[in-house]
Amino acid sequence: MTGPELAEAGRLLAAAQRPVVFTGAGMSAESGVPTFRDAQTGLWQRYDPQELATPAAFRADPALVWGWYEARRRGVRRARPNPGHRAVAAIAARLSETVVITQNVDDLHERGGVPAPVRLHGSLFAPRCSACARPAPVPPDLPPPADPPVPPGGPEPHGGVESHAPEPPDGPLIPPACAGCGAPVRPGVVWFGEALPETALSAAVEAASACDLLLTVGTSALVHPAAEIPLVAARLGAPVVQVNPVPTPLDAICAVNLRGPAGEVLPALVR
Ligand code: BJW
Ligand code: ZN
Repeated sequence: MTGPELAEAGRLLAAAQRPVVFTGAGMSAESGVPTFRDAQTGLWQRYDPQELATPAAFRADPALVWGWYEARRRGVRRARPNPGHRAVAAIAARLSETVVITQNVDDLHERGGVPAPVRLHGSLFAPRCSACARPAPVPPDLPPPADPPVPPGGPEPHGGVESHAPEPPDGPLIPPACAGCGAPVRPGVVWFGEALPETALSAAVEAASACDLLLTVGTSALVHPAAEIPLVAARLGAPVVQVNPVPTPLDAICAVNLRGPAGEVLPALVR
């Protein structure tokens, strides 16, 4: 990322009246929540999405899938919003017309100060019945692991890179039964082959169609239909600014590509 690129992105943001912020897993990477496709650390490097993130996988082995998602939910519980989440909240606080659209299933935008992001891929905190869709309670957390000793000089400053990856043995865990019909409760996320929640997708398309700047942060833009949201904005003439350490298929449509981590670039952008 160069000074002129940051300055140009800052000008576009300052001129925007109806910005959209579109986020993916890279947004939470510096909070220690693993992405899906990063080399080395991405979840899909270690786990097969066909065995864990499809309706067929849940039907075949509900305990395997439920246990994996519960481990991820525990990891997210221990993670904290990073300076990037706070910078997104600062943009939204400055302009009430801002719409934050996320593909993430963690709750770090909310805890970082954006009360109601548009959630395209659901949430780890919204389990529901796999048969009748009745919402189910979020299971109580297991006792947290013992805290590491506080280093001399006090605890780490808030928001650094921390590791909260689900630690095996995350193990199979039998899902609770629906209080209404007794069928297994499933994670409230969107798996491959499933439709995105209609209200969220419509809200995202509408916001992208009406926006005068779209800031895309930390997504590989490989998963559809979510990846089309920045394209909608660009097609209708809104500048698209991208924050990502590496190139993505969106590079070509972006007015500015800011290569760097969200937790560093976004605070510099909103300064
Ligand atoms: C940083 C960083 C830092 C790192 N700072 N950046 C068109 C073409 C081809 C295929 C399809 C198509 N349309 C549909 C499909 C099929 C499929 C699909 O897209 N497949 C492709 C992968 C090939 N899509 C679907 O199946 C969707 N459903 C659907 O289309 O239904 C049709 C239908 C209609 C009507 C009735 C019935 C059906 C559903 C997709 C659901 C995706 N679900 C997941 C899992 C959610 C649950 C869970 O968490 O387990 O969602 S998959 C996973 O990918 C997750 C994410 O939200 C999603 C996107 O990933 P994201 O956020 O981009 O993460 P990464 O890891 O890919 O990228 C991270 C980026 O961050 C990288 O670029 C890094 O460089 C960067 N980064 N550190 C800034 N510090
Ligand atoms: Zn039910």
